[in-house]
Amino acid sequence: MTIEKYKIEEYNHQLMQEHQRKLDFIKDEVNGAEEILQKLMDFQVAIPSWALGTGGTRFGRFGGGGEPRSLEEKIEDIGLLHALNQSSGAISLHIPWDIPENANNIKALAAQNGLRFDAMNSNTFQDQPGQQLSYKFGSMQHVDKAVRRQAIEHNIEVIKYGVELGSTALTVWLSDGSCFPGQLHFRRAFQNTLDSLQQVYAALPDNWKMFVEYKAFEPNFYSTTVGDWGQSLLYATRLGEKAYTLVDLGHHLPNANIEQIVALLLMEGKLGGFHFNDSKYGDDDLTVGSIKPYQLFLIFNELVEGMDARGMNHATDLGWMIDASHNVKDPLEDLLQSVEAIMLTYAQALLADRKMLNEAQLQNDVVAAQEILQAAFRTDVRALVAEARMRAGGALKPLAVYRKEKVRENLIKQRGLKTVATGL
Ligand code: PSV
Ligand code: MN
Ligand code: MN
Repeated sequence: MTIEKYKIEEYNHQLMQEHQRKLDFIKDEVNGAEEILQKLMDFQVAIPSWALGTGGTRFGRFGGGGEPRSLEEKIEDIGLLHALNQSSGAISLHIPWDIPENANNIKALAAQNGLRFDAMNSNTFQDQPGQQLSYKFGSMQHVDKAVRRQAIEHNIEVIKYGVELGSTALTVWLSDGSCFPGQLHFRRAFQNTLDSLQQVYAALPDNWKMFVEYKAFEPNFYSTTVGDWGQSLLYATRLGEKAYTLVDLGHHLPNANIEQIVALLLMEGKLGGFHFNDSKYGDDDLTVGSIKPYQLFLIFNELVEGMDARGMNHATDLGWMIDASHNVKDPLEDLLQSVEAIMLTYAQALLADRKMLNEAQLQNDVVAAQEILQAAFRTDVRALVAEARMRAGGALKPLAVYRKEKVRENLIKQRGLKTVATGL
């Protein structure tokens, strides 16, 4: 299904008066509104192919119906999101869940939907049907060289698919680690992993980046071989200039100061990309901004400050992606909410008075520093984000259009009620 442009315009038209009133107010309130609007229009967040179906937990899964049954349908779903918000112009694939049978056709379909291919994700955390050796005791860290070889070859195959589609990055997330003390020789596991990553790195095309994603725990519950940003940075540094650390917000131990991690990785030129989500307990993969919006703001504040300090382009110099999915919402509605939360927070970070903040910091004026940040965080920027979306051709209220157009009902009619998207 598609949502025609004129439909979106009709809905926008109905809301125009109220929108204009709110926009005039905020434009009056903030400095450089036009510049912020342009930055918002440029900013795109990739959607992971595995978030389009209802996520499950290990206790069960409650499918919502109309889920995409193929890569083509996943692309169509993201096309719908992008038509509504004009900020989801990229898809991130996971191999082997999304093997493109015919890369040219897939590329053409993505282009029709205004999408490009963001980072490719490899998968050595599951055994696949017909696979020769098991990853039960790890992949790139494995004591058996043949298992390591299999994992390396899989990653090289993922790069090949990515090249065919025009992607320029590989994200490696390893579940490697151990479940009990004594199970693993830590240094050997590190060395084996580094050696395996080096062999994958050697197969990277010149214009590609490799993102090394860390995660504190799960599925291993005693140690993880790429367990935190220190370890990821160590691998990325040893690998070379095309390797970077990838920060997934849910992959930290509770209360970690993620904004500080981001600031230092940026300083070192080693921040590669982001997986946005939110969490209360662990890697909960909840809707972005649903639990700790102030933390998200503080992270964006460091991103904007650090990227500006290094002369980086906000829109293109980092890999931005959502990594969220769960059990109880319509996945497409959830993704609209996540993208909206990201845009709102980015806008708030853009309007923080950085000059005043710097002065307050140099004067040790703790109260002023807090006031400056919270003034930005407490600004209602919804009209700015909506305006940017409308100027780009999207809807003032994407979620409302999604519901009024009965998108899910139509997808269920087309695809059926009992559908299972490939992925987790
Ligand atoms: C692991 O928890 C992770 O965050 C990695 O990014 C994976 O690729 C993704 O989830 C999907 O399993
Ligand atoms: Mn992730
Ligand atoms: Mn995760």
